[in-house]
Amino acid sequence: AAEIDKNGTSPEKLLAPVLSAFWDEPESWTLDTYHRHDGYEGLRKALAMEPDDLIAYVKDSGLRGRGGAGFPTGMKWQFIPQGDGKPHYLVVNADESEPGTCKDIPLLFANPHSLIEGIVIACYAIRSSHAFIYLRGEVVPVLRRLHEAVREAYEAGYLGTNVLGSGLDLELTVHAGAGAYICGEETALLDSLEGRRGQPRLRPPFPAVAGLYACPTVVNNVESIASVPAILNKGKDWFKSMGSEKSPGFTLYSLSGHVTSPGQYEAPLGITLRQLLDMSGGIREGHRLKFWTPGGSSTPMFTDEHLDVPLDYEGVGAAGSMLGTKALQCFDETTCVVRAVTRWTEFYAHESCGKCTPCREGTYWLVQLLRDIEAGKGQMADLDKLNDIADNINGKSFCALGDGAASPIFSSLKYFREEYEQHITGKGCPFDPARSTLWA
Ligand code: L3W
Ligand code: SF4
Repeated sequence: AAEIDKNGTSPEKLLAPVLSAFWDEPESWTLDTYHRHDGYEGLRKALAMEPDDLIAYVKDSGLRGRGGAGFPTGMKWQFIPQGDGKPHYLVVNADESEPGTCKDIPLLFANPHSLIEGIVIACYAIRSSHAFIYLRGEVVPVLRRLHEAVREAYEAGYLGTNVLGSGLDLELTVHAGAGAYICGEETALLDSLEGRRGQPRLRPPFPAVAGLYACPTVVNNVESIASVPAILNKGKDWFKSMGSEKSPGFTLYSLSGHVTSPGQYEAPLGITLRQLLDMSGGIREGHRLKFWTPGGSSTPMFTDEHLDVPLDYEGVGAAGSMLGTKALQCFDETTCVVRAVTRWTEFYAHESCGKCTPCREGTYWLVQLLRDIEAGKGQMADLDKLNDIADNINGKSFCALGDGAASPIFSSLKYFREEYEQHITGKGCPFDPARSTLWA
């Protein structure tokens, strides 16, 4: 991890890293290391509170979900009905698959106990005695490390019966997914966890009412839950002193593409891409930024005009995109925008679960048109067709994957229509593929 805590262009916006504070230490993932960094102190403070007060505390901290939608975490916990006689579940979404997103898996690899501690706190708050981590199955080394951390936590009394003498009994199950992007959608994830093919369910009812095994369930992203121990340990006012008013706190950004130093950067919400690039070495030498995504390929792309947009939910939203997973993919002037969008759309067509017609059929036809245009076989009328198909997917699909697939089509046509036209009039890609390192 690269932490931005020094020599910043705007020091008041920066902070000492929290989630990634000791990722570089040897054996950062062990319980011993975690204990040396105040590990499980937040849990002790949480267990001294009443569960409802704990939920109110997390709600007051302003923590918002780090998985893409930014939904207030404490409010989600509050939705869980109490005294209903049903089991309650916490499910951690660790199926990180959004293109460009690479922060939950590194967090789990380097510091799994921050997640486990957050899980125990959340389960105490929502009165759950069984939690699940749904991990992206491809990352076998992370799975092994997570299993080992869970074993350590059981042995130390943070999991199991009567956690730290509090009366809380808690089982934690780690489940490896089978590599489908759609299983990151919370209800498809629940179906998959129940042993069925992962396809989204109709919402409402939301998981908070009828989730895993039709019982009240909180589904939270890894980073959201891993942020909770520090909030308890250092206080909600400390947390609120960072970031912006409606998007407080610190977060992990994944910086990738044509940058000098790709990686995970921890900084407050509300920082700008310009600041992040200034402090991390910028775009690769001799090149300039052409376009970028604020939150993975599902979020409308930005250009160099948007370098000063505050990276929080309000700032990015006002500028016409979404903060999403904070996956900042940067592309320089050597990148063919048509090729990039074709590649993303191929991904969505491949990952479409097939449940609803607009996404299943629409993503297929988008790919056909884009491939033709990229190969110099397109016609001007294809640009309106692209827009029309995307329009018939957006807001008309069963889940957010459809909207995500439409996003790069709309935004690339908005900012780079001329480049599409050049492919058509020039009967081929105006970019020399040999110059593009990313799409070789
Ligand atoms: C109870 C209500 N619960 C909403 C809950 C809901 C969910 C959360 C947010 O999509 C976005 C998507 C991707 N009662 C509720 C309620 N909830 N109303 O709040 O819900 P929602 O529908 O706003 O979003 P979502 O379906 O969770 C997430 C975008 O994130 N994304 C991709 C993410 C990919 C990853 C990854 O790879 N790790 O996270 C990127 O931008 O497009 O728009 O829990 O149940 N009345
Ligand atoms: Fe499946 Fe796509 Fe429809 Fe979502 S939008 S339910 S991924 S077909």
